[in-house]
Amino acid sequence: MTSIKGPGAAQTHDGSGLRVAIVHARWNTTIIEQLVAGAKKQLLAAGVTEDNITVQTVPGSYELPLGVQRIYAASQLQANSSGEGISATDLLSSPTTETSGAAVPSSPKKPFDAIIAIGVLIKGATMHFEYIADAVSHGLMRVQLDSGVPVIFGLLTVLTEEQGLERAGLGKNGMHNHGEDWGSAAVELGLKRREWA
Ligand code: DLZ
Repeated sequence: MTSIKGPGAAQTHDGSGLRVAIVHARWNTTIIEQLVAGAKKQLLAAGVTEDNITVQTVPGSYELPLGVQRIYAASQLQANSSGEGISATDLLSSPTTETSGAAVPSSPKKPFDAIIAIGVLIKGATMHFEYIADAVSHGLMRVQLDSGVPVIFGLLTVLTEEQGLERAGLGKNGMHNHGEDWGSAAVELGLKRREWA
């Protein structure tokens, strides 16, 4: 039997005018890298250009809400200034070994249309998982509603490593890479947000 789970039939959206950020945690890197690649693949497939995709990292999932909030604020500042004053990189400094993404470029650009927050929380022996999952979920929703920018919830909360690998398309059971769904959701919401403005 085919599953009824998922967002329904694939939709086509033209993301060519959109600017999207991916903010991801570095914990559980193997799974994270695959999820980020999946999200990016879908953004590019929808027409978002490489230079309109910014990838930024934070240490763990707990840092995602602040990372998303600050990268969005920085992009607004950039758009409102003519490249002078506080730069986005001042507001959100990145580690020396940044991933594929450059830090926010210094040239003035419009604010992000959508931001994808990606993290992988794997349950351990203590209550850590519950506290972080709850805080991050609420934090990301708060940033989204307070700022009005779509924040795509790319936080996997899994009980085992295997469950995480499966959802990144790396498992034995052939589950698809959920990062791809998040890339598509970012494009759809980025466009709809403009419609709803
Ligand atoms: C501390 C911690 C633990 C135990 N597990 C995870 C995890 O599975 N996934 C994740 O993204 N981050 C984890 N962290 C780190 C916290 O999110 C956070 O970075 C630290 O507590 C510092 O604030």
